[in-house]
Amino acid sequence: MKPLRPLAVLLASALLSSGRPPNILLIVTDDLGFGDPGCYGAEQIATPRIDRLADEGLRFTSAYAPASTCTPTRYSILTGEYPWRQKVRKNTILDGDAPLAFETSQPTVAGFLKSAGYTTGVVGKWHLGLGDGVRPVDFNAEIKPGPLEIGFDYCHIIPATVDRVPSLWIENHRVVGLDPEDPIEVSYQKRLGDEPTGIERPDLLKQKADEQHSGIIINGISRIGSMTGGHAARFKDEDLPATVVEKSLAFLEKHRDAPFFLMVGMFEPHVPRVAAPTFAGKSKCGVRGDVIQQIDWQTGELLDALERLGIADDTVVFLTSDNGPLFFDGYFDGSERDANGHKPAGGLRGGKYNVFEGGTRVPFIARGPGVRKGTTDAILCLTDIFATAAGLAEQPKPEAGARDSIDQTPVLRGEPAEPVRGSVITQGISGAVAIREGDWKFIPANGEAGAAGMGSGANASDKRFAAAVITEDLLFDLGSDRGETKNVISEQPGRAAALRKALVEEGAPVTKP
Ligand code: NG6
Ligand code: CA
Repeated sequence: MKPLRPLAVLLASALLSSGRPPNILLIVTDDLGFGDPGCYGAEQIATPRIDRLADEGLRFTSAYAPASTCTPTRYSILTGEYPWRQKVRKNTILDGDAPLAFETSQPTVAGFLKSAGYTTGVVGKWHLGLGDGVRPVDFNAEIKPGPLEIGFDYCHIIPATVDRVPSLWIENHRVVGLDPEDPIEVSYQKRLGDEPTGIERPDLLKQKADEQHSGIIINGISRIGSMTGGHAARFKDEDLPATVVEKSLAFLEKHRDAPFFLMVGMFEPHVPRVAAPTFAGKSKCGVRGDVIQQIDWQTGELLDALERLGIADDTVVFLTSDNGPLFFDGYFDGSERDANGHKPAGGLRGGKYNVFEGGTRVPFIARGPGVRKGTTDAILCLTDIFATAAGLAEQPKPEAGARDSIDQTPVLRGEPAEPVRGSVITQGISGAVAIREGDWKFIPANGEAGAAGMGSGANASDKRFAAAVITEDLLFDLGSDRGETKNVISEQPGRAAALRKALVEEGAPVTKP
């Protein structure tokens, strides 16, 4: 990696143009669909703060998560590379005891900005593994490598998903509220301790769950996996949004005077959907809508804090989602029954886990110094956050790494005559990939290729996995058929062949010729 310009030079050059290199606040929600915020068409869910953010900034209509699940997308956000380039554990949804998904030597946007003089932090959902993988992670000791070893100065995180053990927070290298008298143990293989599971005591549950999500009961919710100990450290689902806000605000206050990068991983509307009392029953479409309104509240708290601290004009805010939506993901929470006409994917085909537009096309809003107001249909991939952050900091992106990252600042600032990104490659849980180039979308038949080595998110009996398997080559014209209803491959075989070639040349896992 080329040495970065020293901070003094960076500050001087940025001062000339814009006063100071902008802070970057990156909000990544979990499973928020293309049609979920009001500014993307939702009528049953009130998201006034997100809508205002869009009014004050730039709303993308063709932004893509590179994968339709969490871990691979988050890996890509941080590294600027497509998930299938990962050497090990490609495309895996990680469990709560999985090792760190990165080599600590790998360039990440956090480490990059840190070398450029930024203070870097991550609050909320992590889901990128912890520990070296040589020994199982010990939650009673120093937990590393983790965020602090790949470029963050501070972290306050939940290891995986809220539906997976361990149900606790980690700050920097330690479990918050750890009690040495009540040691923590975690397993996804065997039952630990004697606390009841969802199968044994359904009467204790706030929501019933499928078998996979019927492990240990914590706070009336059965989880994937088993754990013992750490009783004082266990979170209550209802408290999660307040903790996200509290820890994010503390970071903002502490670092208001110098450039910072803060990534906030909000937990909603991923399962289990348990609204905090202030939000329960407030939307017009059940608990899924309620927890999306919680996202709006958290966003508003962060934006208000920027105003209060006098740094709103110095901070570029990005708000997006790690993958598309779905109603049922393990808990019988009534989301589909209560939908009341709401369409989480905004009428796009498919959703989380698959490679159709609903799985990967996500809301993306940018606001801040130099960001124009309006709407753009420019293609953006979340891998671009790395190079765009470099662009905002007026630093060249590193020569090694961030290979799939394109600086989108020309799109943020104006309307470039030529697209800065011509195409994007996306991937579903089955390993199936797709490419969109201009308005054309090609999905090669992939079958179950790529499924090998995947985590508990995929097994052949899982209906969601089956739905993500692509059995025939598909070509859609998104310009006239945004819902991917009409396969035009027989009319345009040459175009499909060219797109297949583009996938192969990039090294994407296209296995069936
Ligand atoms: C899957 C879980 C699902 C969810 C997902 C991760 C099963 C059958 N399903 O493995 O409930 O937790 O992983 O979602 O276990 S993600 O948005 O973090 O990728
Ligand atoms: Ca997700």
